[in-house]
Amino acid sequence: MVEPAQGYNCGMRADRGLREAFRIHPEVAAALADGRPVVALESAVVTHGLPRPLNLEVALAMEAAVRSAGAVPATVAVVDGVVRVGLTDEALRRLAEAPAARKCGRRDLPVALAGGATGGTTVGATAWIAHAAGIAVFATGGIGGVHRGGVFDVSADLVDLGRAPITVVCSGAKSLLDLAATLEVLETHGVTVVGYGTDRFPAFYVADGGLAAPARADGPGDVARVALARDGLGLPGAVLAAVPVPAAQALAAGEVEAWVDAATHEAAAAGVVGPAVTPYVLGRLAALSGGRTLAANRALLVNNAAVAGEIAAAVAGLAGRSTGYD
Ligand code: PSU
Ligand code: MN
Repeated sequence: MVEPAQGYNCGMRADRGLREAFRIHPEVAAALADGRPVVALESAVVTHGLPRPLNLEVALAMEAAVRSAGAVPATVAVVDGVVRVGLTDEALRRLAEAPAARKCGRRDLPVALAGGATGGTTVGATAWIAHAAGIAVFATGGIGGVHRGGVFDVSADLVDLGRAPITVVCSGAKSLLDLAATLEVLETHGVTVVGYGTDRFPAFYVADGGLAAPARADGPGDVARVALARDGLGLPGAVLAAVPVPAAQALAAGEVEAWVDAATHEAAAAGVVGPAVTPYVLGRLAALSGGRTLAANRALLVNNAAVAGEIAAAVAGLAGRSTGYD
């Protein structure tokens, strides 16, 4: 890993301060400079969302899926107190095996950087970093949201997505959340939500979360046109493309509901609160389902990475044409 060349413009929106604060992988920097497609990937799913060694295997599979779609992957993480945009395989392995990696939301970044910490970045933190670096598309599994059960716990992802004009490819919100409330808060913050090839809002392991998607997009070109229209208006929020989990690994709503009920009650009984809730419940769901939630999680993450690569290619194509010189 070398640092970007002095004076290198790592993206049209990245200012001088951020160029100094981030370390952008040279392959990512070169792609951004050429206007070639790049897809950012989050890393809290690596440090906190999946068990070892599946976490590293899935992270590498997501990067490979982005490449197969013709884009350059840029996994975002905090490594030894530095925000990295694009990791070497070795850095990714160290992150996946780090004994005390932090879960870094946007609010955690200053403390992590000041303390020289290593951690995975959440959806909200990754969206902000990726946009600041000049990256247009980002893939994840499920965004955070409004938690159930009367406890006041609303993921910062929802607020952050209202402030990052990027395209986020996900499979809706995690099944352990209150989906209706999550969609409401996304609306409050001006996040543009489209079902990808579906009229329904997906619920992570479940293809149909039981609610209508606010809008629909069919294919990468559709999403790219929505994102460009957003940019043309200068709107500050994300476009969220919600892609259903691949059918072969999709789980039925009823069975997931029973596991989620059990897992959230166990979390409450164990006194788990705050940022620890999501990782705890995901771990319990894996155990209660005999690993079936992990298979679904893997399938949707890799599929979303591939879709994000296709959308990034479509965005790069449209952005190229909009100069009027072709
Ligand atoms: N999606 C997954 N697994 C995860 C997460 C998302 O498939 O582990 C992580 C993301 O990084 C997301 C975070 O931003 O969980 C949300 O955490 P919280 O609910 O504490 O905001
Ligand atoms: Mn929370």
